[in-house]
Amino acid sequence: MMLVSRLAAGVAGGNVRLRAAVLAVMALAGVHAAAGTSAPGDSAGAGDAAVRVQMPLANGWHFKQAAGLTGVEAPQFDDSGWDQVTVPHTWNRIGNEGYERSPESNNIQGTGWYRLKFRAPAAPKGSHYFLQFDAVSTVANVWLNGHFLGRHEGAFARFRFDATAALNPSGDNLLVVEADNTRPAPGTATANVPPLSGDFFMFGGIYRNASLIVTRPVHIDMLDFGGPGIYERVSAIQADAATVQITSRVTNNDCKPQRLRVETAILAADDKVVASTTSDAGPIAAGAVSVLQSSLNIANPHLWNGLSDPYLYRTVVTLRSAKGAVLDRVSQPLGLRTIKFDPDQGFFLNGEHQYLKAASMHQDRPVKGWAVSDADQEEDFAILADLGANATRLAHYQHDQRSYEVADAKGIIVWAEIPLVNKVSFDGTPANAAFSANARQQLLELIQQNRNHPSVALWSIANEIDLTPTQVKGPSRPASLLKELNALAKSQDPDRPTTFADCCEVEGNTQRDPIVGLADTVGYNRYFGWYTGHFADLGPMLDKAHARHPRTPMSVSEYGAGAALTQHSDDPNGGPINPHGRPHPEEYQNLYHEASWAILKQRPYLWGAFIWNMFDFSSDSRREGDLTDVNEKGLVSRDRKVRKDAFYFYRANWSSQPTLHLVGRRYVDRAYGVLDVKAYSNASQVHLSLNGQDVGAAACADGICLWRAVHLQSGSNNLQATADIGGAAVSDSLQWTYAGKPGEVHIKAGDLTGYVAADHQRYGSDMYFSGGEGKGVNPPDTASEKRVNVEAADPQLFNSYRIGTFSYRLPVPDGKYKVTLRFVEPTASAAGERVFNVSVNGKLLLKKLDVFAAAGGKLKGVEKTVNASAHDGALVIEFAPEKAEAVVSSIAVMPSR
Ligand code: GCB
Repeated sequence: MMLVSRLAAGVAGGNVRLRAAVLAVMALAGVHAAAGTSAPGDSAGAGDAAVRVQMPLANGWHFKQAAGLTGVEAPQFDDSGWDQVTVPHTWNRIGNEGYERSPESNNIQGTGWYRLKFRAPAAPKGSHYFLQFDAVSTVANVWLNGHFLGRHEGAFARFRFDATAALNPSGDNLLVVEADNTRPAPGTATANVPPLSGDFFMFGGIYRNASLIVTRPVHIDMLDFGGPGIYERVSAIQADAATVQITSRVTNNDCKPQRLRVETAILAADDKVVASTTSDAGPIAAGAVSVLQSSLNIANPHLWNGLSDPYLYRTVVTLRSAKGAVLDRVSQPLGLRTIKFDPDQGFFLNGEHQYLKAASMHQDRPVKGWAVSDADQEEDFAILADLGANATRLAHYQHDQRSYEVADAKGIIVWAEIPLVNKVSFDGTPANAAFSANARQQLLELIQQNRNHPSVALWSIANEIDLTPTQVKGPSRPASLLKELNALAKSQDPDRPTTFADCCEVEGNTQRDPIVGLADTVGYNRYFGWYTGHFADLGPMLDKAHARHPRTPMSVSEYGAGAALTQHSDDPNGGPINPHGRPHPEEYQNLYHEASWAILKQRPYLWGAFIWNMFDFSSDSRREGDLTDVNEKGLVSRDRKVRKDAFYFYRANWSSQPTLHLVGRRYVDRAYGVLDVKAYSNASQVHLSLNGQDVGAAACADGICLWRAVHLQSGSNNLQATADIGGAAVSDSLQWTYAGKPGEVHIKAGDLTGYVAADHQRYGSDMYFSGGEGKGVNPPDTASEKRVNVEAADPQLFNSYRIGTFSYRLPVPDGKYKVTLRFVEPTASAAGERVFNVSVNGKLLLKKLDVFAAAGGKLKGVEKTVNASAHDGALVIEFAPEKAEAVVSSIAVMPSR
């Protein structure tokens, strides 16, 4: 059915110009599985109760996780033995337990059934009923009173079904939902639903709110991809006026054509109407959706200006009957701002340059999984704001409405994205029709549900969509789908730039589609010094990419390193990190971020840098650091309780809040008695005292303040840092213990976290070295069947080493010492291939050492003890190669008696 009608234009309010017209009137396809948003943001606040009622469906659900059940949707099905649960709910439990997965864990992906008996609220005859789900993972089938209402595919968007025909307004109703989060594989229910894979656990269930919404038959559209039905477009902003176009979709579910009055108003933050317009609409045919547009001018506009002034107006659209009765009302946030992304100069908000200093966020928490509350989301943004970030990437999918609302209210710029992650097909070929259709649907849902949020600055259409060929060396053909999605985003919302996060751009590889340039902007996910290369590789890589794509505004959309709260390093430069395994000392994350931010902040062409990640998050492919099922690259622990040291590095650099944080507070029991003390602070200098004694002031550069070679006492040590920051006195303190004795030093060379030997002697991680490189006899990520063992009484004392031309400067009191050095030949296959000298304080003590020959072969431990004297408070041990490079595996220094 097609109907064209005109709206009479009218003006209400002196400064308001109205242009209202029916742009299109479309036939309403009855019940369909369009997605939706949750209603608080859509509703109108005071006085609306009579027009649109939202009843939460939170309590009283019966739940069973089971495959192969039949007849569950039938009202007579017996669910009396099922669990009683409340919604939001997930059956999965993952990443909560610690080093090993515990029996409480549930990572089973499959089918979960939910059944709920409810009564609808009293409502006038002829009311319309919608079931709203703020998200169900991953595929949902929904029945009401035995009638199938529809299926929704996609784990992250709001969706609604028209329940009017199936609902019993005056008696009991039975709602049944089948949720299926089966791990995608060819032939499964999720095979054509992005994401096909990803480094995050897909929790199953009705994990966001569910509700019943009752409207009048004539209402603002509920079935527009879950969107609010009214959409704003700020078409002009000048100092004295801004123009806002408002599109309202009005549905007539009455059996007769309807004439209406449509009132569109913009309210300031104090609820005063600053612009409004009223127009007559209709007749709108029975069963039709009419799309109306109005244009309103706001005098002296107050801009939404990010963190400094996140000023929000509200748009309120009210439908009235021809006689004046209110039929429906929807309210949406409105922010007036301009954004611009420039390939050479970065990001501009309202014409002012801002470097987007950001951290990405996933949505899970311990125990609750994805079933988080509004308060949880508010807490996440409070922590992000405390970091000093002005932006976030809500990765890797649409988040709950509350998150976008909080971003609006706090002035945080948002990168919003769909879960098109890693691949578009199982074999790397172009996406099939069903997969593409679902990706389009998820993009439309993301846009329709979130386009009124001024915080959202970008629509991201993919993440690392060319990753899989890197791992399995197959083709990668995402380009056609990316082009399609990019065009869809542009047509749906011409004002917002698009983007995606690239992992693996490789020039000249014909197996993979080149993709950078297929969206307006790009982000690079890069992990130099973690998965590949060295920290310093980041800068040249970015400069080359910028030169290669001079017209594409670019950001670093991910960079980060894991940090376990219970694993520590005396010097994180000491050995190789194992990115996919254990340990992940917290101090390495500090070093990674110090080095990376120094590179990123010097590149003004970047529009932003997005730390991966704000919080640790669940990923059941991970056994890393001190956890199982958790990606621990967060700056904050998954329970949000512990802010890691690196959090304060950024706070010192990004926030204007006085920040002073002594680094290493979780590494309490120290292996060495003489060490550098570090603080992160935005003070220009910080004073340190140790056990009440003044250590002196350190100047702080780039947020880092350092005291070299501080001597701990045996037993407990109290460190106290104080500073004056802009007139505010700030302080921080921590307690360390040191069980060693002056003059005793035990070092495990090439190792990041140290070792307690078979004889109970503790060895610290590699420290006090200069030159050389730390290595393991088994490089990180060596497959278990390929691991080699060292032959020795205590093999661990030999399984790592420092190699090259290097020296150690051990801080010990002057006097005589026994120095035990342990060696292993890691690679040479014959005597004579590696020969080096070892001298202590200038005295050659081991001449022409050939470890292979001394040990009797490769991978066999050998130990040498020499007598030496310390002068000027140090033993300097030098390793000088004669042939190939020198090596040492561990060093033990004891005063001679
Ligand atoms: C990435 C992915 C993200 C992962 C991250 C990591 O590039 O986009 O989903 O979690 O790397 O930690 O490896």
